Amino acid sequence: MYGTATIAAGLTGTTVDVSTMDDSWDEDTETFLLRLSNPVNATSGTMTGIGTISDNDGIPTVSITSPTAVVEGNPTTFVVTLSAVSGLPVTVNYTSS
Ligand SMILES: [Ca+2]
Ligand SMILES: [Ca+2]
Repeated sequence: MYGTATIAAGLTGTTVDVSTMDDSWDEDTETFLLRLSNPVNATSGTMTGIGTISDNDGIPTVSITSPTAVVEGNPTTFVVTLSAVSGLPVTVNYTSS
């Protein structure tokens, strides 16, 4: 995203809107930068702004499903599932008993 911000004569500021996407993934808080460059009729002050995006999705639930019976001597596979996709890697320990 890029553009030119114009502060009209007689004013001291303007705004730059940056849209963010509402996804359905559980995520950490994200940050991004908006940098100013090449001012005309002004000198450079603080030229980098930091945008912060807070996640609004809940943490998913991890579950295990029980496989159908297999004849002894054959492998069996358990499936581990999440209730929703996540933007973060999910790990869970397992142990047999
Ligand atoms: Ca969301
Ligand atoms: Ca999210």
